[in-house]
Amino acid sequence: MSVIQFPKDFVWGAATASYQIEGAWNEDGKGLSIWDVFSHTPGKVVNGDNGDIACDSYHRYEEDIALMKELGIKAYRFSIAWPRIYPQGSGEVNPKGLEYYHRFVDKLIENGIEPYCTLYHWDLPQALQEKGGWNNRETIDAYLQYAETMFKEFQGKIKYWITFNEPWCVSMLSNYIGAHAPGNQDLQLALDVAHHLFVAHGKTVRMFRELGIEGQIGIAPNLYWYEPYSNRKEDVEAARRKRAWYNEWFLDPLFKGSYPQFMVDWYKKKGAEVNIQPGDMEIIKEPIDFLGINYYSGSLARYKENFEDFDCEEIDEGYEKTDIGWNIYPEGLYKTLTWLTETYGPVPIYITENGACYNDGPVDGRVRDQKRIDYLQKHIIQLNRCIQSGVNLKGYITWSFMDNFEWAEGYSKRFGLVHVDYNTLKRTPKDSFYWYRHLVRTNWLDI
Ligand code: NCW
Repeated sequence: MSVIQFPKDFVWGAATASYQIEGAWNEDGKGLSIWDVFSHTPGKVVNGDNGDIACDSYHRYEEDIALMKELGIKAYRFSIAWPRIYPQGSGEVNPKGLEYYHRFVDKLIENGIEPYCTLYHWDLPQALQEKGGWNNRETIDAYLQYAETMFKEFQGKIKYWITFNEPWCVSMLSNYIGAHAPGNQDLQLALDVAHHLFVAHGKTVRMFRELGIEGQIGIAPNLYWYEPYSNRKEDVEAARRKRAWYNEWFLDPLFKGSYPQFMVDWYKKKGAEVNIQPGDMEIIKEPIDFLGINYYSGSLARYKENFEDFDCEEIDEGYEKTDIGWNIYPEGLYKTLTWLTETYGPVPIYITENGACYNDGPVDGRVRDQKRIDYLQKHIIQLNRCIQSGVNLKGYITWSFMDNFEWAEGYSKRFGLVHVDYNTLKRTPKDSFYWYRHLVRTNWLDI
């Protein structure tokens, strides 16, 4: 057995998101979000599931925080439901929404857990969607009003802010692939949505500085690693396109103030072009304090003429997969983070999500999820390689603290360290919970 020791101030945490855990979908003045509408639309979510009750964390947050304390995490990453704060997206604030998050954040702090707050984890107020959602630049102004309210309200309590979770999902998965709310299938729309998210992000960072808020602000893209199937030039280029689809498109604007030109040309061939207004790119590259990375998977890319959007097929035979069908590719985490550091410099990084879907449930009161432990261990080993390679890694926040509503997969997919029985809402810590607790307590990994 050997041991990997992590830096003294390394942050260990766990994450969730509002719509996935809170429930209370129509309580205390909350407005509808696009996910309320989407999940109530037949055929959109597996088994017709919705987030009406979810884990009922809105009412059970004290029990959840007690479990977080038992887990020993230093950081809890959660998101605010924008429609609880502004039920119509903008205009009148809902005091009950603010009160809820005050109670919740106060409880975290009382228990010695640092709140890491995501402002947008996909639950856009439906009222804004009805005016075009992220395709309408007025949504940027509404987001700024919401962000300003949150910064001022939680000043001194919340020190770590994340503007957007996974802009690739908000744009491509939700507006091009169409699997997530609002469920559009339009590449032009997806590119415009991504661009508007960036502008909202940059303006928010600028406002955060101007208001003089104490703390740090960043964004959390989901990155995915493609390795070329062979050294053939065609395969190398195919992998480069697929990586750029997920990665550079969502990083270059932030750090370089431009989109990768070869992808701009590629999209143009598909008839799509980003609508950039004067000054946008300057705003987007407003410096951030940290980058959050959500990493789960990777694959091999092989050139295939006229195949899908990028003349590229994915070769993923031979990879073990989790229960959601995603390849297990821990080295991809190392490759992603070292590539990122070489390309954009030693930007401070938190892993804001990484974790595994396995659906094990309790047997005689115990959840034996050894496969999740193996997945986490393999990825955390790669983190140490990253640190040795000069990646400026500050912390690791696992997805997820508890099983929850897995978007289009409903309750059929489980990522939690804590099992949730959706009939009784009983929480049961899994074996991975106790494994992670040991790591968090000791700051070392036994392998
Ligand atoms: S769905 C998704 N996830 C999971 C979710 O629970 C969390 O809220 C997200 O931040 C776990 O982490 C993120 N990500 C989407 C990944 C891409 C799926 C690709 C589907 C291709 C059709």
